[in-house]
Amino acid sequence: RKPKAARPQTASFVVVANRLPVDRIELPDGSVDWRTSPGGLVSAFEPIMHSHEGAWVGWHGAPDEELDPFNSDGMELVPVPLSTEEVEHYYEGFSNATLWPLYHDVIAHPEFHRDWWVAYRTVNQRFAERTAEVAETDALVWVQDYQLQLVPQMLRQLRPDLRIGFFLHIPFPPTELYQQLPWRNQLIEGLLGADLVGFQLPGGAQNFLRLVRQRLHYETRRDRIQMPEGRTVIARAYPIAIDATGLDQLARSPETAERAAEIRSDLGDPETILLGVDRLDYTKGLPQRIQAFGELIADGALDADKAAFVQVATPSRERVDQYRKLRDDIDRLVGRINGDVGRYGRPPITYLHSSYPREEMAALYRMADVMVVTPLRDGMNLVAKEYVACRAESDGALVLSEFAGAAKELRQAYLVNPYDINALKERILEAIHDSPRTKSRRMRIMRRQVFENDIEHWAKVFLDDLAASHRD
Ligand code: ADQ
Repeated sequence: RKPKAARPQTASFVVVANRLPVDRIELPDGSVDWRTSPGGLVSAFEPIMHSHEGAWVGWHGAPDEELDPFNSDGMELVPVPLSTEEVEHYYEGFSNATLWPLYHDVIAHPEFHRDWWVAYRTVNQRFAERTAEVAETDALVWVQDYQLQLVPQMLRQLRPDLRIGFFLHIPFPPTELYQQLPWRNQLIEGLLGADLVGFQLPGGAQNFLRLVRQRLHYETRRDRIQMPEGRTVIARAYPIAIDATGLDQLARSPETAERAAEIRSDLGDPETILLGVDRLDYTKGLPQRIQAFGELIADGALDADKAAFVQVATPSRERVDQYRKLRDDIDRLVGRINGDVGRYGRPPITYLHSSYPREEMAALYRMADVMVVTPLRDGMNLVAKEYVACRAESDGALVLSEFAGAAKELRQAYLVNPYDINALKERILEAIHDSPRTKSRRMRIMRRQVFENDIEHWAKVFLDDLAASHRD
């Protein structure tokens, strides 16, 4: 019999997320080690983690394996095990084939399966129990995202002393769509276990408040919900941000400049380089943007010798059917356009299905004259903000979908409805041909936005509000 996992050290600040912020790597001598996966959340939480002796509760990424808590980079990491079947039902199923499409305007058809729901509940309960073991008395607990919406309520039942915050990284849909969900009431009750529920946009918070009134008949006043047991829950928007200063420094470095020039030259030094960077996801509007660029070349509005499009796409959720199909669709579309309008050694679209380190991302952003971000629906979209942070010279242009949360903040982008291919083509041309002065004015305003509201500020505002939320 396997011994029960060792008791972790307790912490006064606990982050709970589906994944731990580390990836397992194999060293040359065959031993394994953990490397912190770079990301905005980790860098935002790092100072708080250290000053509060913080712990992070999450799955470590491999199924059917129980690991003891371990320390990495000064963070106490508390692994939650998942079985192969749970990965299928809770993660790939309920999280990514039910909730993800439902919360993104049903761009893809959400599937409802009762056994997926059972697994979601079971896994959320396990996360709540593990967190209850780790959190000190009166600790602050911050639960992340759609995979764990039942955790706030489950955790409150186990540990009423805790202050519980929840942040949803994806959109919260209009009530008309949300009502399709067979387990709609349970999920709302799950979230209401928190003291503070954060959304990317005010619209998401309003959708949630409306749903609480409609379905549960609880009273709300502005952003406060009066719970029957006397507690108050706050639902409010906290648009997520990036580590702008860190990225700016990286983008300015001579190494990045050199690498950017090298990529440009590898592409044949075209006059204009357009760039797309995404997780390969059907919400990101890749086909629309590739189609628009292909038509601009075919129409003769852009010259294939002068303009190049680079699309890098991180592999994502490859075991979910809709993602496999998307990958095939993109392969076919890129192949067709390059086949139709390409020349020897000069495919108009360079498509890379791969993930890159931060340094390479900074070089890509620095290299690109026009960044094309066209999601059909997106909670925020960090790529748009990252591009802006990397434009130290205040040049370049951002074409941005109206349906990304970021469009509410980056008003100076070339905003577009990505379903409207003609409009998208026009916006891309405008972004290419506008005067340097116009572009620079737009970029400077966006840079101010991105630098004034960085990720550290974001985390601080949320945690201050959580600490101040009253519980009786
Ligand atoms: P995502 O849907 O993953 O995030 P996004 O916000 O754009 O979308 O973040 C993607 C991140 O992955 C960026 O930091 C980007 O640099 C990185 N990335 C993308 N392609 C890459 C590649 N090929 N190689 C390396 N890195 C790559 C979810 C929500 C968003 C919300 C964020 C944060 O869907 O709406 O903005 O969470 O809350």
